[in-house]
Amino acid sequence: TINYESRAGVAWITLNRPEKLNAFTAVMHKEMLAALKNAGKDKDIRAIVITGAGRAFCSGQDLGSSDNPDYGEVLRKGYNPMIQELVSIEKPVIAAVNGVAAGAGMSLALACDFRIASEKASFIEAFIHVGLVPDSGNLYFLPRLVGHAKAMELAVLGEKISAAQAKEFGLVTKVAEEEAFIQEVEAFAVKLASMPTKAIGLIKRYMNKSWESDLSEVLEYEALAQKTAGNTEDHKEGVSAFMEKRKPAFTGR
Ligand code: LHQ
Repeated sequence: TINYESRAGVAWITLNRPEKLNAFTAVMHKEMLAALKNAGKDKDIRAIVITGAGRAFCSGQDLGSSDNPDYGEVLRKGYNPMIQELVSIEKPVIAAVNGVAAGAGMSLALACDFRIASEKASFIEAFIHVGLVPDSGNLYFLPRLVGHAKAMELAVLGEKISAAQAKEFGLVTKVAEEEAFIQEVEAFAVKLASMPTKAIGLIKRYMNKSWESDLSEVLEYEALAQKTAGNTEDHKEGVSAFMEKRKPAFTGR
C-alpha cells in the first residue's frame, strides 16, 4: 500500500491505494511508519517526498474499513505515531499534493515541512461532513499555518479549497501546472537534498519548538543549534566557498 523509492538523495514515499483515493488502513499505517523510519535513518537520504498514486493525494481514513470502533485507539496506534515520526525526522519532508487531500490526508500534508501543489490539487477538512473533528495534528498545524480565524472557518465549514486558494492562504509553497508537477517537485527536493541537511534539521526542530517557548527559551535554543551547526563540515564548506568565491558543495555532514 506504500511504495518507496530513492534517487539523487531523495526518498519518494507514495501512498498507493488509488482505487480508494489512497485512504488509510491499518496496514498502510504500518508500512508508512516503516517507510518514514527508513528514510529518517538512511544517511544517503537528505530530503523526503510524500505523494499519492493516481488522481488523489489521500482521502483520509478509509471509511469502509473501520474495523476498530474506538477511534481514539485508531489515532493513537496509527495516525499519531506517523505524525510524530514525520515531525521528528531532521530532514525536510515535502508533501507533493497531486490531487485531493481530505480529512487525515490533509493533516498528513499539513505536518510536512513544505507543500507543493498540482493545479489539480484540493484540500478539504472533510471530518465535519462525517460528524468528526480534525485529527492527526490538524488542530495543531492548521491554525499555525493559516491563523486561528481561517482555521476555524476551514475546519467547521469543510469547504473544498483549490490549489490557488491554498497558495493565497499560505498553505502551499508553490502551485505547479499538472504536466510540470513531478519535475517541479523533483527539482525542489533535489535542491533541498543538496543543502546543509544538519542545519535544515535544526531549523525544523526548533521552529516547531518555537510555538511552545518564550523568547529566552528560543534564544537559548538558537545558541544550542548554532553551536551544533557551527561544528558541521557544511558550515566550514560554506565559509570556504564564500571566501574562495565559488559555489559550495554541501554533503549533509
Ligand atoms: C473512499 C474514501 C475514503 C473509503 C474516497 N474511504 N473510500 C481518523 C480516525 C478514525 C476514524 C475516522 O477518521 C479519521 C480521520 C479522517 O480522515 S475522517 C475523514 C475521512 N475522509 C473523508 O470523509 C473523505 C471521504 N471522501 C470524499 O469526501 C471524496 O471521496 C473526496 C472529496 C475525497 C473525493 O471526491 P471525488 O473526487 O468525487 O471521488 P469519489 O468520492 O467518487 O471517490 C472515488 C472512490 O474512492 C469511491 O469509490 P467507488 O467504489 O465508488 O469508486 C469512494 O468511495 C472512494 N473513497 N474516499 N475516505
